Amino acid sequence: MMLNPLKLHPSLRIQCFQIYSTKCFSRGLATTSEASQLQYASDLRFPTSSLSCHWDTVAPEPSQLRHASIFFEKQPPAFLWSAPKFKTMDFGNSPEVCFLGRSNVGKSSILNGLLGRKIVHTSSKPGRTKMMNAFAVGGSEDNGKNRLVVLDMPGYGKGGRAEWGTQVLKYLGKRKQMKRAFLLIDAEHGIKKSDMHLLGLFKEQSIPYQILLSKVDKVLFDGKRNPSQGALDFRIAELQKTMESVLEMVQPNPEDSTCAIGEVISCSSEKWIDGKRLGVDFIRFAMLKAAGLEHRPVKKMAKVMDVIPFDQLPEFDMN
Ligand SMILES: Nc1nc2c(ncn2[C@@H]2O[C@H](COP(=O)(O)OP(=O)(O)OP(=O)(O)O)[C@@H](O)[C@H]2O)c(=O)[nH]1
Ligand SMILES: [Mg+2]
Repeated sequence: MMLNPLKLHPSLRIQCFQIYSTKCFSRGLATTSEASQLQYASDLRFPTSSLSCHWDTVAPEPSQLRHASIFFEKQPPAFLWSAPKFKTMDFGNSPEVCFLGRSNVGKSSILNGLLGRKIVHTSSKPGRTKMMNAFAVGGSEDNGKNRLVVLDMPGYGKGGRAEWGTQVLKYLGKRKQMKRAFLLIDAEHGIKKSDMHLLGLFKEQSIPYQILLSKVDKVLFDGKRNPSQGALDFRIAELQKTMESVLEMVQPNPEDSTCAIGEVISCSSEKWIDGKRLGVDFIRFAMLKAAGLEHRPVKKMAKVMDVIPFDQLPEFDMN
């Protein structure tokens, strides 16, 4: 399920984290992303293209991010259905991805950011989302092609209910169209015990999933005020450490095959950088990739040179 081209020792894997530079390394593979320093509010240098890390995947190219953005924005998203139980869900043929996490971690808010409009209910009170809610992106026709269905799930932990968990787990275990679960972890608090239960279940049932670090604005900024460059650099380094600990938790041994997608994306539904909510296009790309709907740039092949048969090679005087 997961590409694991090169196995590195954990200590080397940690060195592969590059959330700040123009080069992003996955295990043994180096990929360049567009220049990632943006002048943010006066002289503040802020990494735009990559507050994410990739250890088993390749960072998307700018053209892929553009395509993802257009896919999500070209048609308004459509609310499909709400279901309290797995058996009352109204399924179609389109590929699906779902958003999971502790209550109040920011699932519904980031979905509004991804879908480009306030279509999902949010609240500062944990336990706001009480049913499994489905939305369509990329078109309303359920022809199985060019349409992605996104599910906002109820949260677990404070304000959550056991029966919600039962139904969500049924969905995860039984639904064939489910291509990837996006598990949100609060960037400020990291992985909690209740998240560990879910991580164990993903592994046990081979459910493909990916971690998103939510509310990174709380880690990087002081509310509405901008930090000094030094403070921002320090906070980015702290965020990097959180990403490292996530990697160690989801895949402590690189030799282990796991259903975790080898990347972590940071996001915020509150902070806008360069006209976009932080991390949104990266998540959109990951959602499309999970469903096989991403843009795959055509790689230009090197020109085929005339091949000279061996017996026609000019003879060299080797003396
Ligand atoms: N600072 C900050 N606050 C956020 C962010 N995302 C969400 N919030 C706030 O966090 C609270 C919870 O957000 P929701 O999106 O409703 O969280 P949820 O995970 O859907 O919660 P449940 O539906 O209860 O499981 C709200 O008060 C949001 O305004 C973010 O990126 N940054
Ligand atoms: Mg919610």
